[in-house]
Amino acid sequence: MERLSDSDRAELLPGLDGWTMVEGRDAIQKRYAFDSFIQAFGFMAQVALVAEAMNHHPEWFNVYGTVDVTLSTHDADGLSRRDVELARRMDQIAAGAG
Ligand code: HBI
Repeated sequence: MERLSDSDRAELLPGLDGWTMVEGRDAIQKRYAFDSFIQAFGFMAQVALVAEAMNHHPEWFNVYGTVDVTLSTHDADGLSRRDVELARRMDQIAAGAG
């Protein structure tokens, strides 16, 4: 997996909804806020299946209804297209359209 080029970043990253760059690391992050732990965990369970199929796994932290997610490609030592793709899939799942 290759790291995103500058032009790929300029094209792809602004199109992501609510994802921001992590300070001091080539990674993106987003906080999902659900109404309950069960909704958060249901989201994580659905994402787990997609992530496993992609062989691309989120770094995440859950407390009650909140899920903090960080995406980066360890093999590429930074952001790749796979992170953008997983971010989109996670947003679809969070919206109930996954
Ligand atoms: N998940 N986010 C992320 N980034 C990776 O580089 C990655 C992964 N899951 C599995 C994986 N790489 C494997 O290909 C290697 O660690 C063996």
